[in-house]
Amino acid sequence: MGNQAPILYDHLHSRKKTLMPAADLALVIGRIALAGKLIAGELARASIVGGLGFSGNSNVHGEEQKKLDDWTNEVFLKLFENCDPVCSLISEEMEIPKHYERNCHSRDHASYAVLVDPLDGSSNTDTNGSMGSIFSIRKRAPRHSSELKDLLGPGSQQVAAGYVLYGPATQLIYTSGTGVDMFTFDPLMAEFVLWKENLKMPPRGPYYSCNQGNLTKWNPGAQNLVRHLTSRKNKNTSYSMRYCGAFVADFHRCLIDGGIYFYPGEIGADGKSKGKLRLLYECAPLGMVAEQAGGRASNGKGRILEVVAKDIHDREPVYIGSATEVAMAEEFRAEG
Ligand code: AFP
Repeated sequence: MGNQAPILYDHLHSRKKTLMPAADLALVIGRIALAGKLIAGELARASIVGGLGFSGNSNVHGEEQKKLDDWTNEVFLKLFENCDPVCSLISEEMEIPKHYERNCHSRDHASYAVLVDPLDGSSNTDTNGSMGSIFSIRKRAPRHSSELKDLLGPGSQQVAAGYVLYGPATQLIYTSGTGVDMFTFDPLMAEFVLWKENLKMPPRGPYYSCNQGNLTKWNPGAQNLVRHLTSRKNKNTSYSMRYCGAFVADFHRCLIDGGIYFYPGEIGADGKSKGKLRLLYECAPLGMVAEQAGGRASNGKGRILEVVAKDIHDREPVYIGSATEVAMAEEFRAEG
């Protein structure tokens, strides 16, 4: 079998200087990896077991939920029931977080909260497009109550973050403050195997990803950014557009090939600009991965990892990817 790359479990246990103690990291990311395996298996067969389509329910954002939104959310709920020391689960699909009282050690040692988008890009379920599960891990404050104030702090307080990508291959990408590592699921071994360690995002890239159909809803700065990216004045303004409807997959392309994904704020009837993507379980976790890989993540005005949330389901405009393109986006945003 030749020299076998390490599997996730061994790699996690060997980690040093991470923001989470290696044993806790292995436990919690190990559970997320298990969720990833179960979800990948269900996505592969959903069409032949009636798993596609809408469930008839709506989530806290008023969005119609897919059956797989509910199913994947249940997977995370079940898997963290007996995962001491995780005492809180926050999910895009749940208005109220789940608190696992018995896993709560607010008096003696660390407890964690896991914040997830169980199935990012679920609009792709019925068209067999790429999707993902995005996760953020935060340490709960000592003596925290069931209130969530201690989880609304800036994304720089995350102790680990990442995602599982469901594409032709299933991959798990995470960071705990010491670089970004990537694993590929090997169906023969039923294990996530290390593929790339300490991954670096290219400082600039050839792609931009946005829902350009919303252009007229955006602030002038974002509109001018698109005009610049498509101006083809020279090789630095000759970008190709890629957009697959799943933030996690469009971000992954930036991580590997470079480029930028952005979802600007949309100007509402009240004249105010409002983002679509959720800060705590979409923007902040991918922001941590981007920065740990040498990229950047901004809300157009500054680091997304410095934004403090008012509510667990807050939304934020996001510009994320290679440092060159995100800096460019901020310049255009500063103009208006
Ligand atoms: P869902 O997870 O509800 O499909 O939302 C996907 C998402 O949050 C992000 O993954 C996509 O990039 C973006 O929204 C797609 O939004 P538009 O359909 O407005 O382009």
